[in-house]
Amino acid sequence: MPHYPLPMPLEPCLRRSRKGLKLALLAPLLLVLTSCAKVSGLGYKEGLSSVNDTSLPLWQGAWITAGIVGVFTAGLILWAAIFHRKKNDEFPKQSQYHIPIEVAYTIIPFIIVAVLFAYTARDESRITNKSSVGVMHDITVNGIQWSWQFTYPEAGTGSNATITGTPQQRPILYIPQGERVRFTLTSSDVDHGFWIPAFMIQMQNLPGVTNHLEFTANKLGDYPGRCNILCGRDHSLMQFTARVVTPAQYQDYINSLKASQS
Ligand SMILES: [Cu+2]
Repeated sequence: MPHYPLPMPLEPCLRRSRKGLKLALLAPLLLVLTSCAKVSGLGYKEGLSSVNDTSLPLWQGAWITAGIVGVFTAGLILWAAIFHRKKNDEFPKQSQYHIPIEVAYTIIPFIIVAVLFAYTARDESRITNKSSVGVMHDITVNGIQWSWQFTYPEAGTGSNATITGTPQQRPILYIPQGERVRFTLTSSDVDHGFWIPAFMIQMQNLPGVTNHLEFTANKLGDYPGRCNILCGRDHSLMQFTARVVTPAQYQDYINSLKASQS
């Protein structure tokens, strides 16, 4: 088969485009690296709860890692696609049994997964760590098909200490600002997931199992809460509002529950 060399004027043009391509590949990488110091919350806010402080750097770090790997991989694909196109009918050099390359692409993903795992395990144990000191309030969160029951033991042992929501009447979970709360998570029927996205917390409510989670909500306001385990027909309606109030307002709420005792 005839071989058609590139026309001469194309050579300098290709050299220039190589330079341009290198710059184009490096630019996003540099952008990611240089923006580390002021990287956004990527959908989450800093300081809303004691958990955000631990989870946010993990969340950002995972995205930065994914960004670097993604840019590097895209660069390799483009490099192969642009500079190693078929030039003639010669059968290309085969390298399918190149042991160092095969070892490298087995070990590199393993290292990436090991690093992500190590940071995740470290932060998860920090988040689920139950300190016997500093807990000022207890609240029990029970999952039911398809809503939530919030029990405030400070309001006594009567039924008035429990608020039961319905899919139509979403319950409100009162949380005192700046005071550590120990949540006890249970379920009356099937698996549910107690989830307040803004606080970067989620933990499962499992029948027959009692889970605990402690955190401090730091900023006043209403935050949407949801169930994040598919638990049946009206799973999507299993919503609640996490309302962070001042400690005085929280005490007023507890008092109102006590007063409602019949
Ligand atoms: Cu559920």
